[in-house]
Amino acid sequence: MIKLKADYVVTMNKNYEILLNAEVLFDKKIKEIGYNLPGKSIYLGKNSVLMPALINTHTHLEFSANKTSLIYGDFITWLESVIDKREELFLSCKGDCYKKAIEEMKKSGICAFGEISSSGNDLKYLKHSPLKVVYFNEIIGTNPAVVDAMYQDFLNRLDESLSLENENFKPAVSIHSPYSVHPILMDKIIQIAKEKKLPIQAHFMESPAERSWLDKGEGPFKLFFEKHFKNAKPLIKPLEFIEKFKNTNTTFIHCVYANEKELEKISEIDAKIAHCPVSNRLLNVGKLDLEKVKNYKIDYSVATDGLSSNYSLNLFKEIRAALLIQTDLHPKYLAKDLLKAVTVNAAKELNLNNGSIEIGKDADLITFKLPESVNNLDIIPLQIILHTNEVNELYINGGKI
Ligand code: MCF
Ligand code: FE
Repeated sequence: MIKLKADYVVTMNKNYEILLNAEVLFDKKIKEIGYNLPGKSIYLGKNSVLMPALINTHTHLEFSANKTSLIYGDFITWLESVIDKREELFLSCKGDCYKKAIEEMKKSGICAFGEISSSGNDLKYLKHSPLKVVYFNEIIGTNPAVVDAMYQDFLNRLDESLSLENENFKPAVSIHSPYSVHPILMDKIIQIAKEKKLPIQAHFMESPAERSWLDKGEGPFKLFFEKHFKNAKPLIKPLEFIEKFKNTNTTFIHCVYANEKELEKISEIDAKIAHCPVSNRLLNVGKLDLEKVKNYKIDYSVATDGLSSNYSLNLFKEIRAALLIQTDLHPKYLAKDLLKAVTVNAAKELNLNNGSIEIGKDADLITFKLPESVNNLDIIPLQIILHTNEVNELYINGGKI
């Protein structure tokens, strides 16, 4: 049993309690939170913070070799560069490349991440990851001629990940997007997710190109599809797409161009949204309207996306970017929501038993120090986001990593 004492214990519980000079007692799970608990406590020092470890809901570590290969600034140009460089990037990301990516996440206090895997190449590097992994087997494919082969390949990858399932490695599924997957494939995969109770992720309404393609079959995507697939018709309407995920645990990634009806539908089926502000900025697609997301009472997480559309996997940097980009929201209240986004909300999306300091939760915790004391408790989340890049300690299932 370990007992930590910190100046600020940020619980992330339902009442957003921040306790001063409190103690947390844990082994693999959190046992007790309070004052004068039994046993010898380790005091974390002046201005110390103890809070739940962060959760990065959406990454693409397969692309971690990318530094300058992919072209930023326009979505379709970026997509073309992905198609061009994908194999090369995958081949050059081996053990050290995955290790570095995980190391960066670990230093920024991440205990768990959602990985989108399109190839299965990442499995052998991630199955023994020191961080918890929710492994989303991705399906892509619209061309009826290859749909069966794509499905078979998906099933093989899914089976392998299912055989590796344990307390720190959880299989899941991802339908790449409404423009890149055949509806028949969508139905098959959603059915599997329902049967096996797997979380789902899907990229949705990321770019203006996706909007005009799905609404009218027009825009830059028309040229893109004619060039690559010779078929130039969208296969599903956005609302129909969302509707398919009813009665699942689904997170829609991006949603920058989701309209009111779609947000309403997302809310109605109790799906979630993952906000990736740096990725959206680099692909020059604008920003998610978080105020609307809040008005529709949709829970959101914040994630880095992959190094395919980011320069870093540091989640403190990502929520700081969100804080600075989301200028319509008051920084003090936005900061509170952003900490929720990378802890409690993220845990729900990934079906994890962590993300808050409450009895019975997994002891996935981080410790770090603020530069000075903070008198107003209400401003602590903002100060944390402004002043934290790396953590001092990361505990996963009660063990120091
Ligand atoms: O989230 C970003 C941008 N939107 C869509 N896809 C990806 C992102 N980062 C990597 N991807 C992957 C995606 O999973 O790129 C491929 C897919 O495997 C694009 S489709 C050739
Ligand atoms: Fe992504």
